[in-house]
Amino acid sequence: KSSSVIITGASGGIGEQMAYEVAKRGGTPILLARSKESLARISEKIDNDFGIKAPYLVLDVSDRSAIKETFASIIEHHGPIDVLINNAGYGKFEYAVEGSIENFEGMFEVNVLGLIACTKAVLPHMIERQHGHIVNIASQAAKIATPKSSGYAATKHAVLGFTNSLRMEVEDEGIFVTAVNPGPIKTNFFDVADESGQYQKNVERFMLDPKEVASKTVSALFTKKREINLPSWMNVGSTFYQVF
Ligand code: NJP
Repeated sequence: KSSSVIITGASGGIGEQMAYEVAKRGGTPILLARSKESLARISEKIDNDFGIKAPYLVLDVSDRSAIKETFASIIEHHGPIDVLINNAGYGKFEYAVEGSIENFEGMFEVNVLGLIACTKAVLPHMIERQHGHIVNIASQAAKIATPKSSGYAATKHAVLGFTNSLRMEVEDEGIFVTAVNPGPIKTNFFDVADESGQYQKNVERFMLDPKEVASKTVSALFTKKREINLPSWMNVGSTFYQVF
């Protein structure tokens, strides 16, 4: 059976590109996000380009009960699951003094608690099979704080802390746990994160191609080596563990 890879935030950006990369290697991506139309378009493209039927389900990762139901249904109908890529996330870059507490809350709901809830929804299944890989898309903001990113950087530091602790908890269960910490990537992320466009302007020349980030991340998943060091631009201080 081909490898089944759940991807949250698969309706655009690096999530979409990772879905193509999984299918390109013969795996079955299972696509989750809020935008059904985008998911349908991407699933159709995967079928046309790679002949792979990629299931898609609408999921808002800030809805805990929906996560439980959706993951249970995925495991039942499309399992077993080999990989979960926790990619859904967003930022809102603003000064701490100006940002509303609701904006902080929103980022924590999606980037941290949503990621934890998705992980918990798949972990018992992976532990039972003594096989699996959880990949958390964190950020260079998990390591490097900059002004106007207090909320976003706090969420990504939290993701890294969760990832590093979980890795120790499940390493004897045949489960790999990886954080990927890329720098700025050319996606729609900045439409929300940086409405003024100022940050984007400053980092324009460093911006990564989403296809390259996706291809590096997914190719590491499908490599037969146990540990891989990703290029420094997407691996600030973490090791990519892989399972295949
Ligand atoms: O962003 P974008 P990226 N429930 O906006 C989904 C991190 N990162 O690809 O729900 C479920 O193109 C949204 O789908 P939809 C970043 O923090 C980025 O750049 O349909 N899904 C879409 O598919 C994030 O964790 C940069 O609106 C939700 C996807 O998330 C990851 O990379 C740098 C959702 C976002 O696609 C992907 O971001 C870095 C929800 N509540 C880390 N809310 C960067 N771009 O510079 C959003 O270090 N989504």
